[in-house]
Amino acid sequence: MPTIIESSFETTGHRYAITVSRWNEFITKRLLEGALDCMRMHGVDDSGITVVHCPGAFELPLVVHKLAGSGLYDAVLALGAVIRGATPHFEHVAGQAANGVASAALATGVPCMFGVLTVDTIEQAIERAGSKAGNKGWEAAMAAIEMVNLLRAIPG
Ligand code: INI
Repeated sequence: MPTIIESSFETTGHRYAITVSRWNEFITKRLLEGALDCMRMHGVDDSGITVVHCPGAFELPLVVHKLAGSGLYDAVLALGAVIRGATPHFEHVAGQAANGVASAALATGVPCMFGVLTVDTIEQAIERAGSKAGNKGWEAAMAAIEMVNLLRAIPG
């Protein structure tokens, strides 16, 4: 029999930081609501949640890196929305955000979630921010809870 390591969705005493960008705020505020909903429904107390607002998705990695390196949080979420139709430099902003958040996780060992919508149209962003295609903020929060428990379950 192989050794199987699985996570759980336990949240007792967990502390989460959520950084959310102001660009496309009508979308990102819904991602934040989704993330907060998910955490509360899984038993995370508001006292264990810190929300940090930043300018745009391009700035998320630096904020995430500082939060993750602070030692104050079990996981960090990055929430944002980059919309191709409205962004001539879409690839740069979206790519920097994704690479930077991944780098912050690897550099600190703290789970850092990528809850950034990278879509072609505003309609697609709306669909993924709490309407027919779910809520990417909620998904990022679920992944954060799972990752905190998963890393604790891996020995060493
Ligand atoms: N930032 C976003 O989060 N989403 C966007 O769609 C966007 N557009 O369209 O340009 C955007 N740009 C701002 C960028 O993230 C930085 O804040 C800015 O370049 C300053 O560094």
